[in-house]
This record gives sequence, structure tokens and C-alpha cells, in this order.
Amino acid sequence: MIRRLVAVVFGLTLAFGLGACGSAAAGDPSVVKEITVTIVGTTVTPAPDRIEVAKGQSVRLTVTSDRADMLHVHGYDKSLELKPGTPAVLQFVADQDGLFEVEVHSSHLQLFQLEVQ
Ligand SMILES: [Cu+2]
Repeated sequence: MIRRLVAVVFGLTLAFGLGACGSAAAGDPSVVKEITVTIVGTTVTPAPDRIEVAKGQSVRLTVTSDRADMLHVHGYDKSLELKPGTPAVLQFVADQDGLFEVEVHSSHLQLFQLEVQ
């Protein structure tokens, strides 16, 4: 019984250790920042905000819009066609630092600002 508890505690410590290691390894392209945005009419969910990522890590952006539109990541100059009601996925390595607007062009909505440092 006690031995099992010790094993569990040890397991948790190990998991924590690995977690800390994962964040310390930010800048590694295998570390992926998942960002999911939904657009309905002129409402962006979650509300536009600044999202920080470490330079060199990957960003996977999943956007679902209720209308056809064109997603644009400024600075990185990446575009993604959005089809109504269909999640569109854009993945890239955040390899330049700065503050970049991510927006959709037809509806002129800002989705968020990507801060890479
Ligand atoms: Cu743009």
C-alpha cells in the first residue's frame, strides 16, 4: 500500500519534472502552441488578445469562420483560405521575433496579436 503510494508520488514528480523540462525547451519547433479561434459574424472567440510564444517554437492555428474569408499572419506573411464552417489549420515555426497582427481580410477583424520573443 505504502509502496504503491510512493510509486504514485514518484510518478507525479517525474511528470512535473518533464513538464518543467518541456517549457524550458521553448524555442524547440517540436513544442507547439495551439491557438483555436472561432469567428461568428463580427464576434471573435476568444476575444482578441496578445498571445506570447517563444521564438523558434511552432504555432498551430485553427480557425473556424462562419463565412468565407482570408486569414493573414502579418510579418510572417502567411495566408489561409477560410471556408464557411470548416476549421482551417495553419502551422508554422515562429522564427522571427516581434509583434504580429493576425487578422481576417474580408471582415477586417483582428483575431489576436502574436508576440514572439
Ligand atoms: Cu493582413
